[in-house]
Amino acid sequence: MKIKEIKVFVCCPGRNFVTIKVITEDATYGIGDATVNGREMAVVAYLEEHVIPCLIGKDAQQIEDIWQYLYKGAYWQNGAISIAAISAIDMALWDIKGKIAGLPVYQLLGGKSRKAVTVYAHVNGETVDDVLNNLEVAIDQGYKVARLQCTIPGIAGTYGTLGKKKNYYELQGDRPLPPEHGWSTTKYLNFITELFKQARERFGYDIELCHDVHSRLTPIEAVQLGKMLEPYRLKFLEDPVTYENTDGYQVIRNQTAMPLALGEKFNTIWDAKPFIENQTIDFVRTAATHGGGITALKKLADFAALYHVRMAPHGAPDLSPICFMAHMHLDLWAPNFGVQEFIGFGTSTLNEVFKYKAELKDGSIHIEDVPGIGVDFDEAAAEKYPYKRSYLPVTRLEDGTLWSW
Ligand code: GCO
Ligand code: MG
Repeated sequence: MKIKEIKVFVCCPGRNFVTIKVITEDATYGIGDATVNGREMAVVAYLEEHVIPCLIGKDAQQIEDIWQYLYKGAYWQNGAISIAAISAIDMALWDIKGKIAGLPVYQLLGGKSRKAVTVYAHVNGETVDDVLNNLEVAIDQGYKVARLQCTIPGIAGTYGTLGKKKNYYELQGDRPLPPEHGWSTTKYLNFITELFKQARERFGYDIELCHDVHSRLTPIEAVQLGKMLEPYRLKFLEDPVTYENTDGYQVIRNQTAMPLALGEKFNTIWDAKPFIENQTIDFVRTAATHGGGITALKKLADFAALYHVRMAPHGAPDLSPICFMAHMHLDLWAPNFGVQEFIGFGTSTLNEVFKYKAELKDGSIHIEDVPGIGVDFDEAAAEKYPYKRSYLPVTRLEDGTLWSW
């Protein structure tokens, strides 16, 4: 079944998404997510100039060979931009294969290992009370796992907690240049334990809790934080430290029993390998869009399983519903699935462009059995929401030093 055409779309139904559609000679099509937040147009150029011309006429059924062709064949194997392009093609080809077979993708992977996908809710606020009131709402809605983030007193623009409260998170369309956020590790470490202490006092230990540090600590500071939070038994502490220096995680691991999650920025299994085989993390957070698609995540899951590392795929709003649904299939299948990040089903604008059927019940997501990945992309609706240049924030310490974000 030959590939006849591959279309690329960039739209902004609330935030920017890069979507591809692979169409075969018999008019079967598959869709994929190629969004790299804040660098969208680089992926578009990479796809249009360097990927798509090579794929016309190739057999859409040869997913593995196409993956290897785009990865090894490019010579410049990895990097966020090229991997997002490969990931999107890969998702689209799995979508096509599912449609040809008349099966949902999880069946092609090996079938379901569980009834539904447990998700963690984003629970945020500008004060401890604010966060805890929101946690109460999440618990009432049936969530079993929640990620708590709170504005740090005295720091302007703490990640994930500010902005118009209804859209607290990465509001797009009004950021034509990167906004600057502040950071103070002292203020953070002086404050953050209180959030989890009060959460446990008010809600007990049945609700599982996570926290994202967004790579802002050094390893030894992460040890301090891990020890301070140990009594509150988190499911995981995410990204305490940037991942470039793998030895940093050994420092953390050796000194605290805090479970660790890492990997939303991993592009390949090779990025994950040292953390997994040294058993310095407990959850790997790689996304289908940023880690090589379904083909690569299946390999990653199997490799991680050997070391008791579980899958907890990235589920931020900059991953489109196509990536979200690709994760649903992987999460249903993976024997070592842990938990899925979930930010809700999105706005009516988003759902006008991306159509899929999934339902949240008792803190887990159930999907409908339809062939392929189970998402459709409305080209006409997408045209109503053109791309808007938009950046992620940058972070500076109080003295102006640029810091990890
Ligand atoms: C998360 C992530 C996101 C990222 C964002 C970058 O855990 O959900 O850290 O908030 O910052 O996806 O584009
Ligand atoms: Mg994160």
